[in-house]
Amino acid sequence: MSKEINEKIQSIIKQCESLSNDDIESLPNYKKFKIFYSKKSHKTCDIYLLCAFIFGLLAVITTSISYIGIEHVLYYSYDKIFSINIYHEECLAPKLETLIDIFRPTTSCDICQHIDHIERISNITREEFEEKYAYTNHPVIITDAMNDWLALENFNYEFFKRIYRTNSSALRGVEDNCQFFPYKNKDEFETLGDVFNMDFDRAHMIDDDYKPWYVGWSNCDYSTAYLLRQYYSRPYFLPERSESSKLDWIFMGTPGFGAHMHIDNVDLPSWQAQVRGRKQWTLRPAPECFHICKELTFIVEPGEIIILNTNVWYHKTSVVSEDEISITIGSEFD
Ligand SMILES: *[C@@H]1O[C@H](CO)[C@@H](O)[C@H](O)[C@H]1NC(C)=O
Ligand SMILES: *[C@@H]1O[C@H](CO)[C@@H](O)[C@H](O)[C@H]1NC(C)=O
Ligand SMILES: O=C(O)CCC(=O)C(=O)O
Ligand SMILES: [Fe+2]
Repeated sequence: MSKEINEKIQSIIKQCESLSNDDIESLPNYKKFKIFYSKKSHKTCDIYLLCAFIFGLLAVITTSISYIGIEHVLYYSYDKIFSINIYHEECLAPKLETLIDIFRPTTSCDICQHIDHIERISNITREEFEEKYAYTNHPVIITDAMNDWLALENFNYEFFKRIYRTNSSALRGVEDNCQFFPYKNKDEFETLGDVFNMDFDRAHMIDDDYKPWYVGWSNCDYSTAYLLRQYYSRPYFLPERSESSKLDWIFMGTPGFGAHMHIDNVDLPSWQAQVRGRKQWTLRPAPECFHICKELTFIVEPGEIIILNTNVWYHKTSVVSEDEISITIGSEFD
């Protein structure tokens, strides 16, 4: 499934890239984009820097939109920016060639140019972790940080369904204050409550032809966070002064689905613990580094923690376990 989607995206990108500027301007969605951009770049925007600022802001907004889980893949090629809708096979291609190069802060390719696979390490000291990985944008997998976690035996769909039961304050907390990403299921799951109201058979993948689902949410409810922390602990390798996480992020879903390719805008790097199931990650360097850096694809196994700065690496995921849902919990760290 993920391979299919990936191939589809690649083929749409090829098509989009082969369009001439005239073709691009005649795309049905181009007008919408053009209006959107030209409205913002008002004529009084004489000072180049002010325009720069506004467009920079727009780039951030657009990137965040792609994170919200609309099925658009935001794709920056060396001289174009596309937003690709994989379901309608269309490219929205505003001509931002010049702008994008000016306004997206360039990433130093140092972060990726010597990385050709993901390292797996264990028994690392805080000092070594801090020096080599914590703030270097160097992704890594730690294999021995969840040994004593009760989450390993306890986290499953029913566990979270009990926590987020109908009318519970935990559910209300998420629905009112926290973020919820339904990804490809946005037509059927409006809130986290809908996820826990699905058919038992579908949730537990009883039939071979169950409909896949994948969601993520942040837990910003204090007492639920406290409860969840009875089941996991702060990874031992995180720098001492790093705050115990503010927000837990949980991602859960069946094989075949995952998060689309995107980049985040959240300031800090994150850790994510693979409590159950297996998940494939694809990390893509920033476009200006395509010529010297490799795209990385690897699988995070249950019991492993991935460390990733999601603000500098484009990333996508796909659950690949045989017959089990994937459940992860994680957080940003400073
Ligand atoms: C872990 O590393 C420390 C020192 O870095 C060493 O003393 C200890 O034996 C190691 N433990 C294991 C299980 O490898
Ligand atoms: C949830 O609350 C509503 C409104 O107070 C009530 O009508 C409903 O029966 C409750 N549902 C459950 C499952 O407790
Ligand atoms: O785990 C996933 O499926 C996506 C995670 C993600 O996008 C993130 O942590 O920034
Ligand atoms: Fe992300």
